[in-house]
Order: sequence, then C-alpha cells, then structure tokens
Amino acid sequence: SEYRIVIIGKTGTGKSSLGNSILSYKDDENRPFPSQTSANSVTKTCQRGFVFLKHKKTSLVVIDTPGLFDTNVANDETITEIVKCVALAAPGPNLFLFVLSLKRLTKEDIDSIELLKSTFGKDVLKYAAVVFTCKDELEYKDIQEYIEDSQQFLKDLIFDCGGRHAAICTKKSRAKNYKKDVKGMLDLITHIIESHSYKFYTAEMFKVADTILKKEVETRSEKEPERMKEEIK
Ligand SMILES: Nc1nc2c(ncn2[C@@H]2O[C@H](COP(=O)(O)OP(=O)(O)O)[C@@H](O)[C@H]2O)c(=O)[nH]1
Ligand SMILES: [Mg+2]
Repeated sequence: SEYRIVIIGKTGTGKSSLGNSILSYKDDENRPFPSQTSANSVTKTCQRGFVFLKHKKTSLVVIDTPGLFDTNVANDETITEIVKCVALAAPGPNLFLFVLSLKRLTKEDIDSIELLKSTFGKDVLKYAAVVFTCKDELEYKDIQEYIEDSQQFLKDLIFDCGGRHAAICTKKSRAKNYKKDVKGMLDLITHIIESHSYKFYTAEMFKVADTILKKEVETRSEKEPERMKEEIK
C-alpha cells in the first residue's frame, strides 16, 4: 500500500519546497522537485517523488504540480497539467495539500482555490488540507491567531477542509524548529489519511480527466475507436 498526496496552489507559494522538505526528512538528498532557488527550472510538468515510511511500512508518494497564475503560462494549460498530475496519483490521491504563503496572500490565491474547486468539484475539499508556508514570516503569536484575524474566505476554506491545516517554514536556515515542523507535517498527513480510512479522491477526477482526454482524441480519426469496438466484439 502507499499514501498519495498532491501539492497544489498558486505559483511561488512554496509547493516544491514543501514537497522537498517532506521527502528529505530522513534523507537530505531526497529533494526531487526543482524550486525557484535552483538556477532556472521551476515546475512546469508533473513531478513525482516518494519516501518509504518505515514506521508505517508504507510509501508516501508526493506529487508536485505547476503553479497557477504563473505569468508565463495560461491557467487552462496549467489546469490540464494539474489533471495529469492527479492522474499520476492513480487510483486517486488520498490528500490534496492547498499551499498558501504567509508572506503574501492575494486575490489570486483565492481564485486558484476557486479554479481547483470548479475543476475537481467540491468533493475535493473532503480530501484537502491547507498548508501555510513561510511560517518564519508570521507576525502573529501562532497560526490560530493569524486565522482568527484573517479574511472570511480563509476561515471558510479551512472550515470546508474540515479544519485541517498546518503552518511550516520549509527553509532550514530560517526555521526555529525545522525537524519538528517537518515531522509534524508528516504526522498530520498520515493521520488525515488514516482517519479517512485510506479513502481517496476519484469521482470528479475521472470526469475531468475524461473531458481532457476526449479533447485529445477528437483530433484523431474517429474510425479508430469503431474498429477497436469491432475487434473487441
Ligand atoms: N522564507 C521562506 N521562504 C520560502 C519558504 N518556502 C518557500 N520559500 C521560498 O519561496 C520561493 C518559491 O518556492 P517554490 O518551492 O519554488 O514555490 P512553488 O512555485 O510553489 O513551487 C523560493 O525562493 C523558496 O526558497 C518558507 O517556508 N520560508
Ligand atoms: Mg514549484
């Protein structure tokens, strides 16, 4: 068995850094996702990494996605790529992590979440948690206080995600207690998946993937599927 998570959100919120922090908890070298700190390449396509969780005797598969509202890529292109990323988590992701940065929360973050809801359906929230990155930038006593003082949209989002949320600084050099935070993140992820009885998101996902696949098929000959049907008979 394995646990599958997909990291999504606006570009530059720290998705790849979060994925790398989770995966490198036991092995510093296990940082598969290109991040803005690396010279040129940022995530443009689906990326997959995994770590074996000894104490659970299971693998944790982490899928990183390209960010929405990237100035160089149109959102519908990114959405198509994100759907492919979700397909990489077949038979379905156990958990989506919605990443928001405490450094800067903008209207585009809200729009990103709306876009994901309209792509994957409201069901997606049952399988989602909110992760705040850049905890080192937090000017409040704790994340709870920050949420209480924040816009209604954020409170609603966390409520819709069943209250599941966490804050983390993924930069080792800036974190007060890096190891503890990453461990907390890992524990939260496994806890959510287990308390969901290992259920995973599929319903809307296949509908969406279907439409995108159909678009690709439309460009091909229509006789091909007919011939295949006959062969199956
Ligand atoms: N200070 C601070 N910077 C962060 C944190 N997480 C990510 N960053 C920085 O934010 C930038 C974007 O990170 P990246 O992981 O590439 O974002 P992505 O586009 O969402 O994948 C990089 O320069 C990271 O070093 C954090 O927790 N604290
Ligand atoms: Mg990235």
